[in-house]
Amino acid sequence: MHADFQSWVAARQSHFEGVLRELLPRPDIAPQRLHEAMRYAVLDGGKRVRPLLAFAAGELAGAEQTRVDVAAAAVELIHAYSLVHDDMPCMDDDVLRRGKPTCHKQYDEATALLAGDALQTLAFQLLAEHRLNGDAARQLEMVRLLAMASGSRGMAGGQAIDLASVGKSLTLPELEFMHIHKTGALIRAAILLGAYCGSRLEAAQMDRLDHFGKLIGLAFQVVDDVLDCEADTATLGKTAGKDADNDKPTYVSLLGIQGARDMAQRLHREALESLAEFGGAAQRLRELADFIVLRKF
Ligand code: GRG
Repeated sequence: MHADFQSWVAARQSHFEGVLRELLPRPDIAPQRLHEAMRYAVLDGGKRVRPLLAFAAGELAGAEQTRVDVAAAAVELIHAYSLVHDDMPCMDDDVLRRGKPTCHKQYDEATALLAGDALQTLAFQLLAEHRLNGDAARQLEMVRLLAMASGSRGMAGGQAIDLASVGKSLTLPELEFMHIHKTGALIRAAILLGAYCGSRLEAAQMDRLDHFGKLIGLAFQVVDDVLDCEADTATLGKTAGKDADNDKPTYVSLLGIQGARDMAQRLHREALESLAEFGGAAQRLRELADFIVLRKF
């Protein structure tokens, strides 16, 4: 990682931690245990890839930082809720997340369920109560975009397909369809929401950003599958080897490790091509694409 990019990431991550601390309900306000669990699930952990993508897209569109902070927080709250629910016994049944006990292990299942629910609704509350765009209709479009990305035709739908595919063999297009929804939709939304906070881009430019998001979201998942096989639990901060243990179809089970790596490289290349027209303004997005594909955790 280039030193300038590294320090940008570190500065954004630390700034964003403060933003989240402020936006989450205080732990001393009733119901304390629920608020504590929400903060436990969100704070002090995670790579913050989606917020970083929102920041980079916001920079490209000349957005005010305070606006992108809120949009990025909304996306991260949805992501955190999805991890809390995914880790529960009715889904992936895991005990470790972000190097800590999962939310239902630290608290209890009912609290984890409610914490996830409340994080999800808080995300939409934030989008509704902060001024994120001078044009109210465009801000409403942002709310719709996040709802679509999170719901049955986005992340939750992808998760449903994932749960139904355990023990089955999927074709490559079927696997791709699942991941474009489960992982890709929110990554795509992060980029578009960041851009929405800035000055209006042409429709064709938004399409290019969306295409970039689609490709890099898929690359993120392909790399995730490779890491699940190759990295250890301590490095990942979550249980390694879960996919094979759960008999889940993955890019590695379909293409082999080298095939999956080649696919990630191809997606990476195509993602960068879709940014060509933006020139230097998309430099942070390019660096994030590199990070997503080259990451080791
Ligand atoms: C419960 C509706 C619902 C959806 C769950 C995101 C998800 C859908 C499940 C998580 C399981 C998983 C391992 C998905 C694959 C890729 C992924 C989203 C990994 C976790 O995201 P990172 O690596 O996590 O960005 P951090 O902790 O860094 O934020």
